Amino acid sequence: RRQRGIVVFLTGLSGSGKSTVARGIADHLRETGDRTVTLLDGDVVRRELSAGLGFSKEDRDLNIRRIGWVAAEVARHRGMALCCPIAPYAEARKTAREMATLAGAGFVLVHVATPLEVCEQRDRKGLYAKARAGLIKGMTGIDDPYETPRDAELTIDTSTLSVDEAVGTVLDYLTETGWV
Ligand code: GGZ
Repeated sequence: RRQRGIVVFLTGLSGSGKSTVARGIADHLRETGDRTVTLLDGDVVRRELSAGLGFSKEDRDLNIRRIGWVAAEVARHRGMALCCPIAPYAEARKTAREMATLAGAGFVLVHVATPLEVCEQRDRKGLYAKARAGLIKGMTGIDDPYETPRDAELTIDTSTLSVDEAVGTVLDYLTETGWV
């Protein structure tokens, strides 16, 4: 019998390394041909699936619900969906987990727990500086919440692990648990 589908859901602050790690996982699995992988990358999702949504709690919850639904459909058909939104609210993450479960798929929550100070130092888009200066409101970790997951299958920190090591940690977990 063919393997069940799986949703791998990376959550963490802006700049924590979610997208980079997700891309690393996808590249590896595409090379080895172990599984077909659908990467629901943050930027692409915000442009294509959630165009017009902002960063209020309502909009973030709707964004996560859409991602969770698409991921569950991919996994229903025995694919692997890799998602990497901030997903700051525990309840929305739980909904994504439930949608995957209802689709008969697995769900692996990976907390990319890179400390805020490190994310802020990286500040690739200058958003943290703007938030500190009061130029933008509702930046996650500054003046908007991030609810630390208590149900993560895996926690990684890209300030203590290289990208390759972080990717390897997730791939090892997926191998040990039989998902790849
Ligand atoms: C957090 C924001 C915000 C605010 C714009 N708060 O580093 P980035 O730029 O590329 O990743 C962040 C991205 C977050 O979108 P998500 O869809 O992942 O968020 S959520 O799961 O909460 O729906 C950041 C940028 O959008 N960005 N404004 N206020 N991140």
